[in-house]
Order: sequence, then structure tokens, then C-alpha cells
Amino acid sequence: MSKILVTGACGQLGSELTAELRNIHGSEYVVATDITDPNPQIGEGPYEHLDVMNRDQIEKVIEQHEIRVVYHLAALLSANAEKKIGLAWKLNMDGLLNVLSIARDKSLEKIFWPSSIAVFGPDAQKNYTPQNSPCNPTTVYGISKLAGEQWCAYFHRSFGVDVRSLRYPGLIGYKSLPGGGTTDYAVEIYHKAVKGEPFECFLDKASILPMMYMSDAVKATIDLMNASEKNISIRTSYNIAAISFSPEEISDAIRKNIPGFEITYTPDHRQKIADSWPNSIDDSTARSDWNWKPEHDLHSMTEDILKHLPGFWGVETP
Ligand code: AKB
Repeated sequence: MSKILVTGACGQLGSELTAELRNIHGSEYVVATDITDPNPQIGEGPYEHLDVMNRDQIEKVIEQHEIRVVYHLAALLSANAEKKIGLAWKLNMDGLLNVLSIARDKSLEKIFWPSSIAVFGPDAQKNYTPQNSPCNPTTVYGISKLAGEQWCAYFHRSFGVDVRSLRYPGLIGYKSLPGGGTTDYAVEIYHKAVKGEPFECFLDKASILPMMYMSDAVKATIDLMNASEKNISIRTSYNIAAISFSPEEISDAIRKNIPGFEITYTPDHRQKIADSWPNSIDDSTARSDWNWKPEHDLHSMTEDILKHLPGFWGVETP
């Protein structure tokens, strides 16, 4: 059994992916790392403090734990990246280049790296944005993801590194909180709703964005990593899609369960970022290459989240 390293393990995706990898492979085979203290969501298992901008530190952890597979998730998200453009570039690029070059030098088996719908800019087709759409991002985060995709393809082409990637839409879960993204409103809204509080949305009510329930995102990641190498035709990053909705549509879905829920709209600097991204994504290549198919729509996701968040129907968080 190959040992796995997860960077950014305490982040929104990292917390749930690490827990699932530990369920599948056994805790001792999954080494979680981050720059913070471990968070309880990731479960029991080996944990290392790791700054991905420091190549020597990564190399040491990989050697010490005899790691063969890396899920490299550590990054700054879109809204935070606009506030700290130098750090965003350094963290998102140096981190990836460190992992890719170590994978080449140590002949690691497989690398996973997350890209985003942020690679698309205002000139991309807005609806069902195709896999090979023009990519002219207008955010630092989008530029770093686009450059990262090209580095992944380069390391695969030039050095045979088996690196795989997904262009995630906004990810929505109830177990972990996002930080510094443009799609974060779609997580915060549920937390307000179960407390019976009104929600002030930082995007316009009609801003449609591609989104995905966390369980689908975790499944997509693991399915892609388990796919046979011969089925991987995209070495930049795969489009994947599940749901598209606006703040008004998600609040209507919540109101079906919590009739008194109130929302107001005060668009801020994040509106400009949202306006530059697609409304929906064409993920037909992922579907045909490795049988990708999401399980949740807006309503099943909403019911599942509300069922699990404390405060709603008296159900306690596990
Ligand atoms: C963000 O909003 O920055 C992320 C993303 C879409 O990549 N959730």
C-alpha cells in the first residue's frame, strides 16, 4: 500500500478528503500536513507541520514517511489572493513546483493538484464552458491556476510525472468552512439559516456560479486518482460540474425547509470576480474518460446539509 501525503489538509477540501482517504486506506497510510494545528475533522493519524513554500521541508516529510502519492491542496483562494497578490503567487506556484520537482526526482507514483473554474475569464463561453475554452483569467488566483495547469502538463510531458487535476467549481460542505473564496457565500448561508438569522449576501441575487457538494468533490478526486492512466486524456486539468445556481435560487431552496429564512444582497469586491467566471461548465470529457457523474443537485444537497447542521431539526453534528 502506497503512503499518501496531503498538503493543506486542514482546509475546506483537505479536511474532508483527508478523512475519506483515511477511511479508505487506513489512518497510518495518510500523512496530513498544514501550517496550522491539526483539526479534528481530519481524524486520527500522522500529522506534520509543513510550509509548502519550503522544498526541503516537503522533501524531509516525504522521505521520513516514505510517501509515494501526494494530494497537494495548499493554496490561497480567489478573494484572499486579490488582497495578497505576492503571497498568492508564491504559495500557489512555489508550492506546486516544489511538489512536482520532488515527484520527478523521487519518481513518486501520483500527484493530485486542484485547479479551478477561475482559469476562465470574461471571454470564455458563459454557459457550458467547454474544456478547451479560451482561458484569460482576470484574477491572480486564476492566473496562478492557469500557470499551474501548464506546469502539470509540462512535468507530465517532459518527465513522465503522473499528475492529475480537476477544475473545481465552488465547493459546499457542512463539515468544514472555506476561507477567502468568492463562492464561500454558499456555505455561510446554511450556517445563518440554521441559526434562524438573516443572511447578507456579498454577491448579487442573480449571480449564477458553478458549484458542487463536497461529497461529490471528494468522490471526483478519488475517482480521478483511481482511474487507469490510459484513460487520462487531459494533463492540464479536467472540467467537472454538478450544480449551477444563484444566491436567490439557493435561498429559495433553503426556504423550502426553513420558510422564514431572509436574505439581503450587498455585492462587494467579490462581485467582479464572480462576474468574470462561467455560469456553468461542460464536463463531458471527464464523464467519458473516467465516468464522472455527480450525485447531488441543489435540493438534495440542501436537505443533507440542513439535516446535519446543529440547530436544525435538533440533529447534532456527529
Ligand atoms: C473560490 O471561490 O476562490 C474557490 C474556487 C471557485 O476556486 N471556491
